[in-house]
Amino acid sequence: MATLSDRYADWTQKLSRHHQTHLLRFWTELTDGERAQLLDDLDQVDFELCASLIETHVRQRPTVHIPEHIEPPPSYPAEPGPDRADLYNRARRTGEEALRAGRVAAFTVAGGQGTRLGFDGPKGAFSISPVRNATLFQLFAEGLLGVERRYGRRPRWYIMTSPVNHAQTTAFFADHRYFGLRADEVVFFQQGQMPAFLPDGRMALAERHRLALSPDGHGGSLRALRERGALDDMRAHGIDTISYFQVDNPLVRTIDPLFIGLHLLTGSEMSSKAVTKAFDTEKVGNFCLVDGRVTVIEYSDLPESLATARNADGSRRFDAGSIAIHVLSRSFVERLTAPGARVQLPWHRAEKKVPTVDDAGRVAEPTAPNAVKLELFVFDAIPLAERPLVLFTRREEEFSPVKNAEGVDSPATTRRDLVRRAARWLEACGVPVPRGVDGEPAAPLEISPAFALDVEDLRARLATMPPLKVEPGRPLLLA
Ligand code: UD2
Repeated sequence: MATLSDRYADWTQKLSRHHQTHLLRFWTELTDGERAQLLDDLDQVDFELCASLIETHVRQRPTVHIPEHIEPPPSYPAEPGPDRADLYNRARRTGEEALRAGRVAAFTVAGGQGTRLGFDGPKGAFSISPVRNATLFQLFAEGLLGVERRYGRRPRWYIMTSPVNHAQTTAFFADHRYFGLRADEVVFFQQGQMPAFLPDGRMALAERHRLALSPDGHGGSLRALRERGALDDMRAHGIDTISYFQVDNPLVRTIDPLFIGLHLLTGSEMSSKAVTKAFDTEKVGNFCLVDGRVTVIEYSDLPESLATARNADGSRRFDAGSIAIHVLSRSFVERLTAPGARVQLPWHRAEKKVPTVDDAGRVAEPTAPNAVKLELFVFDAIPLAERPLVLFTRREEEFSPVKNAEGVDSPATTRRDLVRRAARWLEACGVPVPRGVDGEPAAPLEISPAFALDVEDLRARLATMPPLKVEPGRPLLLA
């Protein structure tokens, strides 16, 4: 093993080549432990890659090329018309068979920092359910237990963390006995990191002995799946289909047989769920067809003329919002990440507030964005996929993320939407739900995904129980 002074000598040369010698400016004041830590941080950085990104993305804003011809993409509706009823039935059966055969795994990206929510811990450890206050992670685990109850096979679960929250996340699962799953069925792996840059192209120091590193975006999940051995693990377990979702949306169907089946039957390499946008400029990615390829254009990049465009019948022309629920074929991720594959997702630039040390070694908390962060987005893989598919789903059934502490997409709106969905399911099964003058259910209601995965499932479960009565103000839990 190289000694500290050998490593230091190597790094002095390398950093000098890359005009980043300022990173070692506190060296003489550091303890040996701190020195090792700093060099470990440097080891994580791909300096060749950063050198070109500094030119193209840091010193200047990359020009976002918006092509001239953008069309709405082909898509599958949430409810099939008569022309597609047979396809949807076959797809559901195909998906169920894949589940029974153990070919499908769940994959949660949970490496983000969750800064907007202001919660001190991994976001998945945030308590959200309306009656039990169960955490996001618990609800996802119960979704997998529900799949096992219904299809006889428990899917493996891959969870991508980042150095920011890995230890806390794994400890949280251990403390909660993996929420009824077996420890060896839950595979945690860490995503890569990128340094934050000062506008002049220098990398920022978070402390005298720490680089300001942050997760490289959910698009980093593809490379991390390969490099951290998750693809090998999937292959070894006969898994060829990956059900991808974000950690912030407790309404998600962790694994949806219809979606999986459509993906498999159509030979899609990467499939996506969409919801009808709530309003023209909603902050979700927009599914578009660009030069014949399905592409997601972020809300901030979609020209206003397109965001507000209307069809002849007055409906919104670009109406498919991305909710970050995908199915990926394992072979697709293998193809994109194969050594020498030469596929690089585009880097996205964001100006952020990053605490950095000043020349005196003091950490300064900026009051305005002072640094550039670069991230990869997983949906940028869609145009690289063969036969990508977009399936609409109903927002009220499947999408209500927790993002902000208050207001839109906050714990209050997510809980409200969980209660509303439980009420709709109960009513669809013939159970009356008392409602207040505002029309909202008059009691907190919670249906664990382990108890029922959808209305049909709930109907079958309720048929085996004494009749249920929902009383105003009295919490109801089905778990
Ligand atoms: C994302 C989408 C948006 C829409 C919305 C739905 C982008 C840029 N936008 O918005 O189009 O689909 O979600 O809710 O993605 N994560 C990691 N590692 C990282 C960064 C993020 O695992 O380095 C995870 C994070 O833990 C979370 C998810 O990715 O589960 C979304 O991250 P976000 O909160 O940054 O995405 P957001 O709300 O900007």
